[in-house]
Amino acid sequence: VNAEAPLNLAEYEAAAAALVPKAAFDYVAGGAGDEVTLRENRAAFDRWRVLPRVLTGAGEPRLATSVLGTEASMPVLVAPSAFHKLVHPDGELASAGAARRAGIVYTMSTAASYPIEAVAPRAGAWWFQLYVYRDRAITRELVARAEAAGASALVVTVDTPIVGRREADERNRFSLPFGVTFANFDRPEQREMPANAEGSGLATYVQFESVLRWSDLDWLASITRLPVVPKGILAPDDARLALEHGARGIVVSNHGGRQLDSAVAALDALPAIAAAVDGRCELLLDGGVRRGVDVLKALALGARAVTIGRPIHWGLAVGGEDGLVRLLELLRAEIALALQLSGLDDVAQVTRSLVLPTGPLSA
Ligand code: FNR
Ligand code: LAC
Repeated sequence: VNAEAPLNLAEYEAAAAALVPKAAFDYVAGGAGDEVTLRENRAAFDRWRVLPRVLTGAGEPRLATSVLGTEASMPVLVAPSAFHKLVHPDGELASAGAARRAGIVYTMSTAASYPIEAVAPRAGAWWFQLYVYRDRAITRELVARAEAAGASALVVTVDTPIVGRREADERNRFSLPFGVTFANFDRPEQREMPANAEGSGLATYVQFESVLRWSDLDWLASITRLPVVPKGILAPDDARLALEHGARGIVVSNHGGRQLDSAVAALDALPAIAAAVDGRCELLLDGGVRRGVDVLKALALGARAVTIGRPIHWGLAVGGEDGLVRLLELLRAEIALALQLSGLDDVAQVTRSLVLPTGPLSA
């Protein structure tokens, strides 16, 4: 692999693996349990084929769209992910800057390794991802800070009442290296990850609310003026409930296979959720998006846009802010290519008829 110029996201991953310390790389790469869901997130994309149309007159493609009313240069967002400093000293300052330069929405994690107030000025449009802390005063404070710093949506992660069992992290006794913290907090209990001789330090960071209810979503909607977007929904009935409890968008996700192993692949959950929601809110999809054509498949099956998690760490690891900009531009070029070769010249033209399950066409 030529680390100067990876040709695709998989080559960025390989380049990152050679640059990042093993425990940090394993934390980013890993999934829960046997990693069935981690693999399925990818495999689900490969079960769909594209039916291109020809002679449509499609020219230079237009990728611009909007997500929850925010303009975006393409239907891709930065997924919230923890501790960008694990892979590059500029951490979230660099990832937020790259998202701004690429013209896409940045989602800032509660578990960022630079604080909200330092990262926000680097981003363009950005959303805040909230972990509900057991201590509701801490939770309120995070929401207030995100609002004050200019977040335009509140993504509430609902699939992580406790952290999934990631065996690589246990084996590596994963904890945060010197200089990397939950930087949004001052008090050591919230700021530091326990360095646990027994296993994963993250698994023993027991600050998140371990008993989440729909009433908590109502409560959050009542304390913020931002649109509330639950992240981590897979069941169509939960998508319906989310709408009843004030959700303004939904992230269809299994946390990149890091939580419940054997949870359904995110892409496999999408069509049924799209049917349940029936246009009442926008859907985002994450888990396994690695190619431009994956983005088109997700759009065809009902997503407004996708978010990408691990690839953000790969771009940062390879080249900081510039490296991530290059990765995002590679993905953009792939989306444009796939669109034009499909006979379309605007992402808004992607419909369900663009894709079909693998196998012969019906006569
Ligand atoms: C995550 N994810 C995540 N999600 C979240 O809501 N808050 C967080 O702090 C994190 N942290 C985090 C760290 C790392 C290293 C990874 C890889 C992921 C999950 C993330 O938002 C997203 O759901 C998945 O990463 C999507 O899958 P892909 O794109 O990584 O396959
Ligand atoms: C993770 C948590 C922090 O997936 O969301 O590692």
